[in-house]
Amino acid sequence: MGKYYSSEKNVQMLIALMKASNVRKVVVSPGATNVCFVGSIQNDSYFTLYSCVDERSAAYMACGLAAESGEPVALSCTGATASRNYYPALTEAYYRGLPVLAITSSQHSGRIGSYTPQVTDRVVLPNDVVVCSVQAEIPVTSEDEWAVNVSLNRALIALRKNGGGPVHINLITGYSKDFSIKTLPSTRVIRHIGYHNALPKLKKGRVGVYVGAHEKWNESLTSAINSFCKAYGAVVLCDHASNYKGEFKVEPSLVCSQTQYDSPCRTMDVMIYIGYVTGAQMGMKPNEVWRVNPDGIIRDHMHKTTYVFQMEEEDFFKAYERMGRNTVEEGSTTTVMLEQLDGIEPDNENGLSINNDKTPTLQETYLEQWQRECNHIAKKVPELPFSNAWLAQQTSSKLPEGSVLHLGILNSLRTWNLFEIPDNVCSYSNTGGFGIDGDVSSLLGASLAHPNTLYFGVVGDLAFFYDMNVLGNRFFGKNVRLLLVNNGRGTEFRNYMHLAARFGEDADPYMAAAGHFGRQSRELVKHYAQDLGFEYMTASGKDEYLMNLPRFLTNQITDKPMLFEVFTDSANESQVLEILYNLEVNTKGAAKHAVKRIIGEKGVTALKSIIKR
Ligand SMILES: Cc1ncc(C[n+]2csc(CCOP(=O)(O)OP(=O)(O)O)c2C)c(N)n1
Ligand SMILES: [Mg+2]
Repeated sequence: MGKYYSSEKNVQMLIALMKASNVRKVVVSPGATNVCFVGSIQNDSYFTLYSCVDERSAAYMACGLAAESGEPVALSCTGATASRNYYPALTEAYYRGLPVLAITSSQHSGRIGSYTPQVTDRVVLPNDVVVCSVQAEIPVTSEDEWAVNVSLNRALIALRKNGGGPVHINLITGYSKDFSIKTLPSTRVIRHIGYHNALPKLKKGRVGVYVGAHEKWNESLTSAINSFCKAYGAVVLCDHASNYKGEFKVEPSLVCSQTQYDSPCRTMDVMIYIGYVTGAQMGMKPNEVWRVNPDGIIRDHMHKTTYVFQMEEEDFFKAYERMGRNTVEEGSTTTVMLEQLDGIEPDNENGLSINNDKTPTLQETYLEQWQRECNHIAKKVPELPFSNAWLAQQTSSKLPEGSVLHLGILNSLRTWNLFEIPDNVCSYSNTGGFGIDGDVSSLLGASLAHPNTLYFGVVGDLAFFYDMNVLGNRFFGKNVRLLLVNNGRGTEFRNYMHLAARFGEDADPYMAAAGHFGRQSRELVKHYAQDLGFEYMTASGKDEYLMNLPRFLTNQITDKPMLFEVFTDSANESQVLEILYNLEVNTKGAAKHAVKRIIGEKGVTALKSIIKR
């Protein structure tokens, strides 16, 4: 029998990450549940092991050793009551900021509460024993593996972050008897960078700053990011809720929504992610993601995070701009792009030769590439059938200067993101929780902050009726204008690309919740709104809409808030999206689309993992 690492993947990943994080001292207490872990480290010369039967004492030993050596010290114990005895010393470590890593081994979490011998619940801990506690299951799927990787990275970072402190990892075991693994897997290390750490070098290459939902920008942040973009040839990738208005802005929603066109611009070396949850799924393909946020927390929805910078955005961009000025020589933006283009074959596949507007040149910057793509595809948008998208097409660019736009979840946000809004209009959406329950209330709340600014909202009927009581709130001001797109259901679930769309009309009764709220009654909202003191307008077709639009968009604050109810048809809504998502085709995009249609998303994921192997 080999005496190498356990075949349990979570054990291997933990050991690899402990090594990457310089955690080498481990105080071990005896037991069966931690055999896979202990058996794996005791023959690895990187680790120094100490033994102590009494877990209470072991944990105090770790405190003393951590304080004296200045290094993190790990603990390992088995099931039963073993881990309970860590509490006194972990409490001590908590109030002294000592980096003690308590690794408590445990059986399958599903056995908790079933009288399975030796299984205790370690999911909830007292507030003041650790600064971070994670469960590390044995991964089965690649998503499990990603989740374990993120949890372990979070735990190891927490040992030193914000002054450091004790951390808990509950390591699940299946008692594998296989200790034959000679090499640890390469598991991603996520580094935490605070103000006191040296900044890693940002190599030359394609750099995109992706801005999730973001509060209004001040001038100094905009100028810091602009200087950064100049130094690195970077672009700022936005949707409406990003609110960046500078010269490096790219709004790629339309390009990235193309189902048969795989834009080569989406590939980049480093994506710097700032802001909060994005409502735009753009399918970017970064090699690495660097997250910058004062919270310093790993938020890894793209599965590519390699660094988390716990700092203000402005400090990050200023620091890197200074580094870039020193290391990126004059004209290097061109050099970077030349390197990029060198690797691209001159055919339709890469999307470079499909452009009729402007022939791509080798000097083209990343920003110019994006702009060419965006302009090219935007020009292909035809006059659309009457729908939410048509409303956006007719309205978004005409929003009055300095006004604010609130977009409902999900369909309205997604649709309006396909059309540009003026640079002096800020936009928000409830992408924190993606609820349809408070779109109108949030709009009202926002409008209270600046009574002399116009606040526009676009919401669907389900979102409207959910939150309709707020229209009666006596604080509702005349600076609010609501566009209600009433299609009689959650048309989201009737859109052709939605999972529910395969049910056709059968999606209506329960998934799309059709048939409620007066079934697109022409009177219901009208009376309600008028009785509450709103100016009410309505349209069921293009001419009617365009006739009312100037009034709805008047840049004067009128004597009443406005409600513009537009009745659209669910079939049109879907058809329009199909048009908008199929404006452009390239070989790679069409092939991917065809494969997806035949084998489905699941099949594509399975295929990718086979190809990777
Ligand atoms: C509180 C809450 N419940 C359920 C959902 C799921 N959901 C997402 S979009 C949507 C339909 C919204 O319909 P509507 O407001 O009419 O917009 P449409 O899709 O028709 O444009 C629902 C129910 C949610 N996001 N929030
Ligand atoms: Mg609706």
